[in-house]
Amino acid sequence: MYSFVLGAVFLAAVQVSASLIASPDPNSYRCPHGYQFYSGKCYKVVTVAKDHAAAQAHCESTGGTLASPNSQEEIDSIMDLVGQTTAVPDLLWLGYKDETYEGTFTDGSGKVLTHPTWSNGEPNNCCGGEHCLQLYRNSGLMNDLGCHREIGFVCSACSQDLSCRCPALWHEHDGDCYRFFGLPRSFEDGEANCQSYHNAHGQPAHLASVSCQAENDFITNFIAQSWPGQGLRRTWIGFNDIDHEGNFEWTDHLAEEYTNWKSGEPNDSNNNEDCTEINFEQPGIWNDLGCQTKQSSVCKMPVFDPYGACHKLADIITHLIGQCSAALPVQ
Ligand SMILES: [Ca+2]
Ligand SMILES: [Ca+2]
Ligand SMILES: [Ca+2]
Ligand SMILES: [Ca+2]
Repeated sequence: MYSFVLGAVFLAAVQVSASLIASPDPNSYRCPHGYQFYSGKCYKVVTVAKDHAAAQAHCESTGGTLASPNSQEEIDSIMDLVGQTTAVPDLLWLGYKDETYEGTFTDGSGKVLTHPTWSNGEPNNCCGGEHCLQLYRNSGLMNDLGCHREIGFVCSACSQDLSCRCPALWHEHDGDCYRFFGLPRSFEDGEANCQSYHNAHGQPAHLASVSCQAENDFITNFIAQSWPGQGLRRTWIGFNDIDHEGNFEWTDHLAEEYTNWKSGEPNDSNNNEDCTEINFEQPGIWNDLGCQTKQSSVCKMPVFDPYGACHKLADIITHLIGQCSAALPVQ
């Protein structure tokens, strides 16, 4: 009986919440302004010609990023929307570039293009170098093109429902969103940069915490993938003993016990090493070093989970009115 009541409360809470989220115009609640909801994502076809960097900046300023489709299905969605838009230029930017590692196309979140639809003979890195990925309006096929060219483009954004769990350019993995920043920063600046981002609940990012070996492996691979071909990238994570020497804590207050120190570390060398890097001499291995050192950083935030709020709502209702199924609207 009790579990039935709990189940009813939960279902009712989900329904109440769903009806709060729902709206007659799907675009108005799911997508940033100017984007169209299509096949689980938000897209915007921009017909004003810009170079690749300006196109990416435009997408980011409107709450998205250059679209980075990685399946025929996603290409088909974009082609459908292109077909519904007037005056679309023949050439359209997508988000992928291969400027860091020739021939490997990645988007701003580190996602690698694994299902390209290359036009015949492409990518040919023609004419002294072509490092940005362009879609043909008519065929849906891809070409590498010089990034300075001014052409149309396609932005995409997460929708503000279940499919929107990480902000644009953040990579979802196992309940968290991650982003790698290659710009060298001190530990403090790296943490401040992370905290300048937040999820749709308003929860800020922090330098990544690491709860277990699987997450350590993921972060190691994620860094390598974000900078393909650049060798081992020493990168800040959030572990530090700034407040109490020898007592390491995570900036996001994770309470797990997992560590992956190199043998002999942390050694607090010169009594001046209070911050932790990953990828010290070997992939995934940790070392403490001076917090002023400037290097890459990896940030992490919890995913946006609208049904998490429903779980909390169900808990609160259950707590407040006990056996409450009769008091809730039945739909
Ligand atoms: Ca190239
Ligand atoms: Ca080409
Ligand atoms: Ca220390
Ligand atoms: Ca050390």
